[in-house]
Amino acid sequence: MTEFKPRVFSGVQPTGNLHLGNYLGAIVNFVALQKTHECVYCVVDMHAITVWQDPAELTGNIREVTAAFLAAGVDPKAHIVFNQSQVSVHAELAWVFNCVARMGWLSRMTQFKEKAGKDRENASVGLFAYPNLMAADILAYLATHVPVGDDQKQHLELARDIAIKFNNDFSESIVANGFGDAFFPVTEPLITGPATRVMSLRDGTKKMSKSDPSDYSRIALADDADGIAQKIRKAKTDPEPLPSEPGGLKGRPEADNLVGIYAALSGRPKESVLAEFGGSQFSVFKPALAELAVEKLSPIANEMRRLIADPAYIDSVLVDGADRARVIADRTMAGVKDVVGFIRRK
Ligand code: AQP
Repeated sequence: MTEFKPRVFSGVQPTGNLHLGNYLGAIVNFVALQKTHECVYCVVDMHAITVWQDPAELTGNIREVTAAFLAAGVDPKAHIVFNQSQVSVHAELAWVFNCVARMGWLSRMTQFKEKAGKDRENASVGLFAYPNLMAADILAYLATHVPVGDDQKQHLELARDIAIKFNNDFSESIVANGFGDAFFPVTEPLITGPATRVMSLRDGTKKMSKSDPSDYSRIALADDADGIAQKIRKAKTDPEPLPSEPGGLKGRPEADNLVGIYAALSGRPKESVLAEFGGSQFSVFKPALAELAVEKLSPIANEMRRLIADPAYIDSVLVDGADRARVIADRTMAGVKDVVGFIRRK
């Protein structure tokens, strides 16, 4: 069996309104994995344009996501931080994967169905082919592990299917070109950490998302202390006091979500949070949650503001990261060209 060096890859879209779900579901894990893995973290700007983005806002949002990575504790010197469009292999490899993935596979993607909605005829081709680009993002770095929130599970399964099909379709050529019995690793999703699916503050059955029209549905990473406290105060709840054990949260999605957020931010299990707050009304729990959220998130928001005020520094981090990312991705793409049978300068 071909042995692949352990490497982490993950990305976040610069589509504005970066929120607590992105932080707890993904970025917290990005930071933790730096201790044990070589990591590549990407601001996936080419994914963002699968739906319309105002150009000036997109530029600002790329810097905002980069600032969030750094403010949360990603080290751009020890690891790689860059924006996708600076490394052309992402697009090049995605084309090869457009020819490996099957229409039927992509037609089953629930995110496309949700985002295209009823007006499917008018959705961009890029929105449909999005998971192939995501597979290219990961596999350009031969990444073995991908930390993501729960909503990305289906796309990661597709990336695994693409790797397996490529390895099978080209098996003879892979061996003939000296790559052993597999060219691409079959990537493991890492859907772990304190909160793999943070829900909307307005509706506990919907995930917290950047595109929700209500600002009150999410805590933005850029929110100031007053904004955080106000959103938690206005969060939807039910009239019952909190239960003393997690079993009592069944059928109470909003209560479950707020307790989950408290647990994630405090690094404690839900059991321990409920042992403390069981029997309390939300009038007691919400201020405690607001205080904790401000304590944990305000330093990140402040550091993000400081970094965003220096765009030249952020851009230099991205250029440096892209230069280092390109070395790995170019090597992969050269191998793909040989395996597929393309002619290239050697
Ligand atoms: N609510 C969430 N809970 C936990 N994790 C989440 N993620 C997103 N929402 C939640 C994770 O954050 C990472 C970056 O997400 P993304 O920006 O690349 O894509 P997304 O899933 O489309 O993000 P949004 O915020 O939900 O945007 P819209 O509204 O455009 O759909 C991913 O690892 C994701 O799992």
